[in-house]
Amino acid sequence: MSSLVVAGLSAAPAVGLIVWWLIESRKRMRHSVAPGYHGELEFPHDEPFELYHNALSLCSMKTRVCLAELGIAYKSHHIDLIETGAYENIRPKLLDVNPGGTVPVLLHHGHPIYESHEQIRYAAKCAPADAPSLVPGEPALREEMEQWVDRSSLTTDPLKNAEKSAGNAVPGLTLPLFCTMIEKISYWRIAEGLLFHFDKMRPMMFMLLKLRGIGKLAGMAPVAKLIGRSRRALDVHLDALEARLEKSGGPWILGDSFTLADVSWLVIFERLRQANTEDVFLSGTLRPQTTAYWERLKSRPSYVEAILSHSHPLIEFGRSRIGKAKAESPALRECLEGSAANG
Ligand SMILES: N[C@@H](CCC(=O)N[C@@H](CS)C(=O)NCC(=O)O)C(=O)O
Repeated sequence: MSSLVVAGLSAAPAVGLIVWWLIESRKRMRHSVAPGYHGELEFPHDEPFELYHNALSLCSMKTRVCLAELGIAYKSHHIDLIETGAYENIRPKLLDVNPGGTVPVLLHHGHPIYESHEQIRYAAKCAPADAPSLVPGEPALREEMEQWVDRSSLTTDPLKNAEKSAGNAVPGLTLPLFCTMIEKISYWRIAEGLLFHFDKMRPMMFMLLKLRGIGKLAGMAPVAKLIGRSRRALDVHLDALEARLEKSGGPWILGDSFTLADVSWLVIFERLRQANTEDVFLSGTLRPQTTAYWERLKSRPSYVEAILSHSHPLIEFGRSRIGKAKAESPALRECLEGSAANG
C-alpha cells in the first residue's frame, strides 16, 4: 500500500467527523425571531394551546403561572436545557418551532408567540370569558402594570444589564445553582453545546463551573464580581417593589387586583428560593412588605400548579448543595451573600 493511501485512510475518520459536524451545524442553524405573535407561521399541533418549556427556566415558569392563573389548559412539551440534563433546545424538536433556540414558546392554534412577556400579555387577552382579568381596566394602572412586567423581564444580554431589570439580575444570582446542578451532568452532554450552541460562551461557562465546582466559586474573580453586581442591582429593584407595596397596601403590587405584574414577580422570588439566596433579600425585618407578599404568592394555587408540580429533582439537589457549601465555606457565603463591608 502506498504511503498516500495509508495517509488517506487514516485521515478518513477525521474528515467524516468534520462532514458530520458541518451537516449537523447546518441543521441546527439558528436565527433570531421577532417577539410576539406570528400569524404567518403555523406548526403542527393537537391542542389549541401548546407550550414548549423547561422546569427551571425563569421565563417558562412565568408563562406557566400565567396560564394556570387564567385556567388555560395546554399540551406540555418539556425541553431539557443543559441545567436539567441535555441540550434539547438546540435540537430540531425545539428549533423547528423556535429557530432562536430558547424556551418558552407558546403556540395558539399552531401560531407561535415568542418571548414570555409577550406570551403572558397574549394569553391574558385571549383568555376564556370566565377567566379572571389579569390586566387592569384603568389606563394609568395598566401602564404601571406594564412597567412592573418590564422591570421583571429577562432581556437580551442580561448579565450586562442587571441594573435595567430584576429579570436581568437573576441570571447572575443563578450561577451557584447552575454550578451545583451541572455537577450531575456529564461532560459529554455539555460538549454538545460546545459543538452546536449558537452562543459558545454558555456551554463554556457550564464547562468551567463543572470543572471548578461550587467550592471554588468564590475564588473565580469575574464570577464573584458578577454575583456582587447582580445582588446590588436586585437590591435596588426590590427596594422599589417594597415601596410600591407599602403604598398600595397590598395584597398585590397594584392593590386589590392580582395582575400580570404579580405573575412576573412571582418567578423572581421562586428563583431566589431555588438558588438558596432568598434570606439575603427577604426576611421579617428586611423588606417586610415584600416578604409577606412572597408568602401570599406562594399560597396561590398557580404556584403549586405551575411551579411545584413541575419541579425537577436537580433543582432541589442544587439548592441543598448550595446550602451545605455555604455552611462549609465562609468565603463562599460572603461571595454569595455579601458582607456589611461590600453589600
Ligand atoms: N427573553 C426571552 C428569554 C428566553 C431565554 O433566554 N430562555 C432561556 C431560559 S430562561 C433559554 O432558553 N436558554 C437556553 C440556552 O441559552 O441554552 C423570554 O422572555 O422568553
